[in-house]
Amino acid sequence: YTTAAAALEEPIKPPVNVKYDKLLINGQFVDAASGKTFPTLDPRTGEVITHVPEGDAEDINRAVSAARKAFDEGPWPKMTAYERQRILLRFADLVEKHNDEIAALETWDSGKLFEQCAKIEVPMFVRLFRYYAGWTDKIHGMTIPGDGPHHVQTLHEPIGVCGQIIPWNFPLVMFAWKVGPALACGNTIVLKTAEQTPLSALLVSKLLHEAGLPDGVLNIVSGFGPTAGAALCSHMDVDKIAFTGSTETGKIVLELSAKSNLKPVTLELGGKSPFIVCEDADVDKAVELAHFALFFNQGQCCCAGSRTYVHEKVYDEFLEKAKARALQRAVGDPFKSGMEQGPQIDSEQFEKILKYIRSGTESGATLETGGDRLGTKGYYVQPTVFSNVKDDMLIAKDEIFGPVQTILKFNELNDVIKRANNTRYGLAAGVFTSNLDTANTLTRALRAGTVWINCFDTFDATIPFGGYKMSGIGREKGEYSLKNYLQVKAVVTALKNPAW
Ligand code: TXE
Repeated sequence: YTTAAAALEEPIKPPVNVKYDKLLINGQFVDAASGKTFPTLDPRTGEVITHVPEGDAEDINRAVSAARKAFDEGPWPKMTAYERQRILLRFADLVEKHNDEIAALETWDSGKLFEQCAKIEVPMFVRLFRYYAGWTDKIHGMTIPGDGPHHVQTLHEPIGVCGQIIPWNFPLVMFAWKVGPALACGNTIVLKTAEQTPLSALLVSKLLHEAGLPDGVLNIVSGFGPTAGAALCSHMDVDKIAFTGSTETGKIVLELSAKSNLKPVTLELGGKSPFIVCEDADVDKAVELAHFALFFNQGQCCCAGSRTYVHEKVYDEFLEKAKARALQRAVGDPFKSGMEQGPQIDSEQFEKILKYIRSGTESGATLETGGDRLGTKGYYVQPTVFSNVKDDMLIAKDEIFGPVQTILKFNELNDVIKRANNTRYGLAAGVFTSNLDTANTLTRALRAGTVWINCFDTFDATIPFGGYKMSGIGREKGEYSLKNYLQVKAVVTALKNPAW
């Protein structure tokens, strides 16, 4: 890691102010009913950025009432699809115009690299909203040949009030994955932001109202999971829940939803994705891609390539180069240009990562580089590489969610298939090979919602994303995402003159 720890002691002043730090209910920025607030922190220092309202069940009730009224009385679900499309397109233009301001706020609140936010995530957000704007007037039902003298058709209707709960690792992108399809289909929303990153959603929601979104269609509640989040899942007047977060919390979300009104739930949960480097690999390229697959976004990606399986023929060369690459990684203030890694999100995640690193050493893996915090302020972790990792070690089984690469050796394709699939997760997999048969075999054999061949983390708006097994239920993005937000109504009309 190329940054000296001392360089982290003087954080750069964020080039942005916090303009909105309340709940957004029925188009108004308001305090929590209880008057309580909680701080949101700068991960570079642990210092307070601002305080936001601590929404709880009472605020969820207020937000759901507003969303219900906006759904039942309109105008949103009753507007023409073209009008809804124009609002979403205007919104995308406004976000594009405020690109750097939004990116800077996101960096300040989450510790993500400013360059990554400004050049990848905000543009991706814009692209997602343009993509979903395109869908509004292309949501078609069917006509169906029935058995009797009937005209049979289906109407695809919005599902109603959608509860959405998002995490802190991609606050804006997760907002777009959830709000985009829900609005395109004509739903109304109550969205709970993650307690670590409440700010960017408020700024973009203000722009969405400027673009013409009617009051009450999108409501934002900041607050904690067991209070605000649980109240949303248990609410009898919420028609659907979409959640992204840990597998453990996903189970609670599903249970609360079932126990209340049996609302349908989509879940995007944790992962422990294999990244398989085959014997024919160009080692330099494989090292770079495997490095990116794990270390991108401080390792805080649900689909991170966090089990790096390397064929024994190239293992030694790969290991040496992977270690050298991690040592070169530029860690530092995320506002500083040229950085590759900023701080982890908060003290809890920081401690969790350091604990897994200790467990790796204790269980007999070889610590090749890293292994400790960087600096004395904030939540920076040294890029860490373990070799000699065995499948049954905790660092090879659990989601670490940090900059810790675990490298495992394999010698045979069938063996690596079995080992790659031997996990409770099934979110993604990466394969690095130039052999078409190997690529085809692995693509079909791996039990994961996404298989990236000779690439990783390709996240176009059009490509569906979701998990097998305990990585989730349902798909987001692409055409597949729409069905989460639509009801199908079959309409059967008796024909007076069956001959026609
Ligand atoms: O997750 P939680 P946390 C994984 C990652 C990380 C671990 C814990 O391994 O280390 O989860 O992170 C809300 N009812 N991922 O604690 O608890 C919470 O307020 C309803 C993977 O942050 O799942 C937040 O808005 N909601 C992941 C959201 O759930 C509840 C991204 C996520 O928090 C709730 C983040 C409850 N009882 C973490 N409890 C991914 N799939 O990308 C919490 N929440």
